[in-house]
Amino acid sequence: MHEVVIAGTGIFTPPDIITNAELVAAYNAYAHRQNALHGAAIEAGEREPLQMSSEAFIEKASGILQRHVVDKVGILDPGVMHPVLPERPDEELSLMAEIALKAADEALTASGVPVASIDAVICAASNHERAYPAIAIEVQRAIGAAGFAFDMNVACSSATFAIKLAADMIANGSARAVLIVNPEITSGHQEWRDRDCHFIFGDVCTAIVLARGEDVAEGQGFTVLSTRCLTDFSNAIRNNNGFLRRTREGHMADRRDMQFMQEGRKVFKQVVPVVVDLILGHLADEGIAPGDLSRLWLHQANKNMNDLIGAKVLGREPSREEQPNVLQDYANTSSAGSIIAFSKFSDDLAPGSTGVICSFGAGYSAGSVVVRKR
Ligand code: CO8
Repeated sequence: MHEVVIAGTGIFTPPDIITNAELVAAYNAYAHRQNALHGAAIEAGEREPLQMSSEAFIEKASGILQRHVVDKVGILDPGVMHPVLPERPDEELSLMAEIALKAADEALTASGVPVASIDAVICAASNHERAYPAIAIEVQRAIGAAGFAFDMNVACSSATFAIKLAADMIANGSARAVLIVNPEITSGHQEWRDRDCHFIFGDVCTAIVLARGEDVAEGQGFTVLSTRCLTDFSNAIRNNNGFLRRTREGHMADRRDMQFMQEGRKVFKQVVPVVVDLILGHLADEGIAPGDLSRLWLHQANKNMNDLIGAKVLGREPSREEQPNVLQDYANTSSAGSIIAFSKFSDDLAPGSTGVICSFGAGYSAGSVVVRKR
């Protein structure tokens, strides 16, 4: 078996930023318009008025202060309330591939791994721009890699599940190096017209290069000690949009369930114990005491959730350095969140330090990757 190393990572951050203040102003303008439009029905008690959103609620409930998006103009227009992106001809690079290449460039440079050694490209994200051909194959061609490529989707756990696949392939010799990209254009399937969730998501792309230990410079990167994945079916986070939509009467209409839906409080309560058990069980099987962990790079959905998971795993409140959050700047970027945290907050660790990258989300799904600084 080969040693598997995370040799480099990259992040592409879209330049557009939406602050909570801008988001709330746009949503409230939309809600006022809707309430005026349906004034008679509301007056007659046939329809509930839309409630206003608030910055104070968003910050307290989630810890999110702003998010990056690929297009803020459409999202903030109360008459539109979604990103507006020009359609591209088939000959042009798709948007997901375009942002994937930007993150991939950074990860490949950081890794020092030549493209000639990349035997597989995985595009792991919570939604894909089209059904086929795979975005990963487009990226594979654009970087000039041989081998094979495929798309996969395990919602917020897409990146950790992809690391598991890549690590297994490299360990058993079926690939020398693997490029993973996580282009998360969550703004395209976020429901910006629902105050319960309009603040949750942001766009980004992360990339990860994994390679054999012997092909990575000594002292560079993190050895993947072990990976663990878990799934347990739940309807509490759901998006019903799919290829059978047009086959069903009335399903092409503007329907709320064709965007992101969740029972947030239920998710919070049910997922926290699952994640704590996953991490503690994984560490126990590896013979690692939680107290020996130098860092937890958790999925970035909610600050309160992360505080609770960190405290239960470590048996005490983690410091900000031990458990870095990026959600205040990026919001929930689905599968990319824990990878942004890992990418930005891992260089300072001393050789031999151990940490856990952990994701969790729709499915339910959760993934845990135990790594050690080389
Ligand atoms: N402004 C003001 N008030 C609000 C707002 C708002 N924007 N939103 C809700 N409220 C109100 C509610 O109506 C409620 O009022 P009342 O008490 O009168 O009923 C009150 O505030 C409390 O609401 P909640 O109970 O919903 O508030 P919570 O404290 O539970 O916080 C959270 C809501 C932040 C959503 C929280 O429950 C949470 O973070 N839960 C975990 C969610 C999570 O981690 N989900 C994972 C989803 S990500 C994933 O799996 C990837 C999916 C694929 C990507 C999709 C991309 C689009």
